[in-house]
Amino acid sequence: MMAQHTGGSGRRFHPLSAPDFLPRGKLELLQLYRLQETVHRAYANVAFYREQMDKLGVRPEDIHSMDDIRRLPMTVKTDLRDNYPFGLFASPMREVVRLHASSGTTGKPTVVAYTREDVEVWTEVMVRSFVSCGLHEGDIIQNAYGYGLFTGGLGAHYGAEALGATVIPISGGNTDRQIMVLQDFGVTAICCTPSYFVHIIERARELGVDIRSLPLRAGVFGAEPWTEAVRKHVEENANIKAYDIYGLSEIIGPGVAIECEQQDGLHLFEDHFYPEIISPETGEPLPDGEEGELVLTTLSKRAMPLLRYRTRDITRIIPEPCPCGRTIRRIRRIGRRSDDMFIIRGVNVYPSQVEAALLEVEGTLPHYQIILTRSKGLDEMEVQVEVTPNFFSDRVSELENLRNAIARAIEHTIGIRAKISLVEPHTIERSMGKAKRVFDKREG
Ligand code: DLL
Repeated sequence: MMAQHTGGSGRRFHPLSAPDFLPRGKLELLQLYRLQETVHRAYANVAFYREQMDKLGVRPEDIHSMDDIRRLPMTVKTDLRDNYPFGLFASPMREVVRLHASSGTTGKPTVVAYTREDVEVWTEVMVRSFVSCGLHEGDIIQNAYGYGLFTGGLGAHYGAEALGATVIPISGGNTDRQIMVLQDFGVTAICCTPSYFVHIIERARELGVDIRSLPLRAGVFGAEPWTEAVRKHVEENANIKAYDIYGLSEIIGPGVAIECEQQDGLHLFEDHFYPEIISPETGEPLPDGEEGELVLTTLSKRAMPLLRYRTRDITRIIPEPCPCGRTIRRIRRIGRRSDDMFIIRGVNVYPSQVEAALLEVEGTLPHYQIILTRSKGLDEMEVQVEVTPNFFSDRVSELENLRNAIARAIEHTIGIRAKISLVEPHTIERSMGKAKRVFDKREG
């Protein structure tokens, strides 16, 4: 059946892409088989899931159809933190070949684990992602996602190598060098966050480099929300096709869903990750096509299976088949979340982390606002903080010291240097209900 599926270029798809085109019936059987295995594995090996399932009176043997998934407990981010670091692992440590962790330099990160088989599945979904963007053996891929505990760098790296492409593991940052490599190494595709690529375009212009004239033809952009306006901007200014890739560390990393050549929704690798859409308020499942919070169940993860993980990402399932021929369903691009997390320069930040950092510094009040802006494609973060009345002196040096102490505390907690503005007591508007902390003025 593989021979029927050719890309726009007439090339045969990579053999690993076969599950993208399975007849629905076969796919659904595979999902059920894998769900049953996953539930058995979680129940047998993870005390947290055993307790949750016992509480709900459901046993692994009770899963007879995919609809029975609704009988299973949901998992939320704090469950990962509460079981820090290894409490949700279903494999003994000797089988765990890799750990990653969520961003944030102090505080408890969320830790995720992979067995050798998990790394193979991750590699497979990344190969399928690249194929979906029209990439193939012979492509030269500049991987500017961060390498390290963040899943972007290594996830894309393994996929690019297994595809048969040449991967340049440049990681993030050092924009001038990125541009030199883009020019000199014959790069045909780049992987990074969309905002970083906007910055690369700006900087190239300043340096007098015309990205439009380079062999670069595709960008695989994700790890943060972006819009059609940004797509148009980068496609026009770099003469490339820009594809949206979605993923999250808890589920595997990048490679949960990706656009195809239609660029109209992201195909979700349903044979490995089972999607549900729920109402973020009530937790009730919503029918296909309705917008709500994406909930994912891993179907093949061994080291850290997650049942009904609440991603907090808002989207909807597109039930209609895609003209590309893939049978795995699509989700709409993710534009917002149901919680207050924001993403700045690829780092996930909760306002509560900023608040915790502020409270460490004497002389501040827990009244603050976070203002996000974008300048030349680079995200900037300003924190406006109220100073206690007795501290609000006009001795400039003391205020300067306070500003530095706050900046250091925030950088220590989230790894990002923010601009700090000290304001007089009672200048930040008090809210009657839920305080609005974050003002996101980054357009696009
Ligand atoms: O950002 C994994 C990744 C790396 C995805 C590289 C794509 C490319 P986390 O750091 O755990 O993992 O952050 C996951 O980022 O829940 C979304 O809120 C957001 N996110 C990721 N991709 C997209 C996207 C990686 N394409 C969180 N559009 C997720 C919108 C995205 N939001």
